[in-house]
Amino acid sequence: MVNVGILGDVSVGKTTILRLFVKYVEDKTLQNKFKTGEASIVKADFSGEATLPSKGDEKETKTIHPNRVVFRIGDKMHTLFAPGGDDRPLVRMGITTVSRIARLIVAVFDVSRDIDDQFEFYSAVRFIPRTIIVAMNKADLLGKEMNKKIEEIKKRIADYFSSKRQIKVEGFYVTVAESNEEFQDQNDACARLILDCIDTESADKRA
Ligand SMILES: Nc1nc2c(ncn2[C@@H]2O[C@H](COP(=O)(O)OP(=O)(O)OP(=O)(O)O)[C@@H](O)[C@H]2O)c(=O)[nH]1
Ligand SMILES: [Mg+2]
Repeated sequence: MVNVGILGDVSVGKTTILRLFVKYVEDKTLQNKFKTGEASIVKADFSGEATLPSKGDEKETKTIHPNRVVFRIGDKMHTLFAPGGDDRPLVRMGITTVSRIARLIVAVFDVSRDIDDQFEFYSAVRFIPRTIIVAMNKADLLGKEMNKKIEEIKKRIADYFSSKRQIKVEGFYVTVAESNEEFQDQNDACARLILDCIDTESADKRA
């Protein structure tokens, strides 16, 4: 059983990554493309999603209580938690809880927004496990020179975690969490990063 926490600043796409993963399992993309063998969703709980009165261009739903997805691959069960990224106290409670129970953390960034602003989120998370992986999400919004921008962002993120938190990023993934035919590889990366998290954990246990 592996607990994976998907963390990141508000609206970076944590819930969308989780929903895409559920879709991949349900429509068997995971089983067919990634050759995982039998896989199924045991429980998908998105009841912590709330529609808030929107202020201008703000999006309309926010995660208040952590989303939770329990899935099974073969005879192993795993749980994914995605708390909200807002700084209201109730949401922060979810972040604290998830950061404590997760063995592995996926740190999600919105590459279309200022990256430095998004580091603020982590300064309020006291406990971060030793293994983290990074999803550079919304890559579809980068436009021209995507690869060059990605390389710059990657460096900034690696520097932040190593200098401020003494944490090594084990892997970087360029993701698009909204289903998009033009960005199939980046859609697939959302599922691949979750599978890699689970593999990392199994490898740790063998070591
Ligand atoms: N273009 C684009 N939009 C995305 C992508 N991922 C998420 N979004 C959009 O970004 C908005 C926020 O997505 P959420 O998944 O709710 O973000 P979140 O990180 O869970 O937000 P909180 O839990 O409230 O912190 C939604 O409107 C999504 O449709 C992406 O890869 N590309
Ligand atoms: Mg969310």
